[in-house]
Amino acid sequence: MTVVSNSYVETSSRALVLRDAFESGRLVKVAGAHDGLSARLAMEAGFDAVWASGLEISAAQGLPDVSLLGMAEYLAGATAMQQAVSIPVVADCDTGFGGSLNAAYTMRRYEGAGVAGICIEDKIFPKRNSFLDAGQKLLETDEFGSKLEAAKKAQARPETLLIARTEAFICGMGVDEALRRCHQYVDAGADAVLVHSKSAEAGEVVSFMRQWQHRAPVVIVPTTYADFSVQEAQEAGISMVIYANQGMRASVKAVRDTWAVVLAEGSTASVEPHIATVKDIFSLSGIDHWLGDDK
Ligand code: SPV
Ligand code: MG
Repeated sequence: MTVVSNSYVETSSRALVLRDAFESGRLVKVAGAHDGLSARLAMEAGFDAVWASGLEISAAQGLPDVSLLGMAEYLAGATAMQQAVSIPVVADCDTGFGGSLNAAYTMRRYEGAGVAGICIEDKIFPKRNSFLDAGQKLLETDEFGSKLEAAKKAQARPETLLIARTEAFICGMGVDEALRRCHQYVDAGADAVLVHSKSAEAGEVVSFMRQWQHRAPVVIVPTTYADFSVQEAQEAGISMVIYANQGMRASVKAVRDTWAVVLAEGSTASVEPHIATVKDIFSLSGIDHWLGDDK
């Protein structure tokens, strides 16, 4: 696998890969990441795209996902991922980092970095992660619609995707409100909708899908309803499934377990067979591209 891509050349075609998949009904499988290395691991595993996760980018800085980092910091993370892979990067842009002007600026900057799509959500800035019980509040639909319109107007390349995310279910609202919001977001120019749910079952998104009638592609993030398979998602008519944070959670557990053994045993001998080799890290970080035969 070639791990270093010429990201500046391929930006338009990456967005088209997603649009083609949406049109052909091929489910797009996306893995969350926070830097170049985690994005490469997603590509190496065979995912179709990378989700530049706000939760992961924040956590990687040792910070909670509560709008502490600014747009430039999230953009730096997404840019590193974009440059590290040749598959599309879909950027989690929270609320668009403010009002309509910020949403427009977000689109301009992320498009400039070459991402295939941005996703903005209908929570109020400053936002809190959807899984925090922190009195989540939503913007009025018209106000969020104006943000989407502003982002769309700022878009330079027609193929870039604007994904509108509703947190209606996260806020305890029902399927009617989720549908009402998503219809208005598509009217405002969204190319796809992300319907988030923190339910332990897929029931909310499935009942949304029954009534949505394929008006625009639907994206889901099955973190809490983990047993909802890609086959079931495909059957429900869902277009994109994002495994937003499982990669980081896997790393945390592996690192924690490894360090515990090292301290308990006083050497790294017994963990060596279970951890990646230094050669593997060289390879994942593109040594062949940078040094070629010189290495
Ligand atoms: C993220 O990965 O930052 C997301 C998904 O937005 S969630 O954490 O489920 O809100
Ligand atoms: Mg997020």
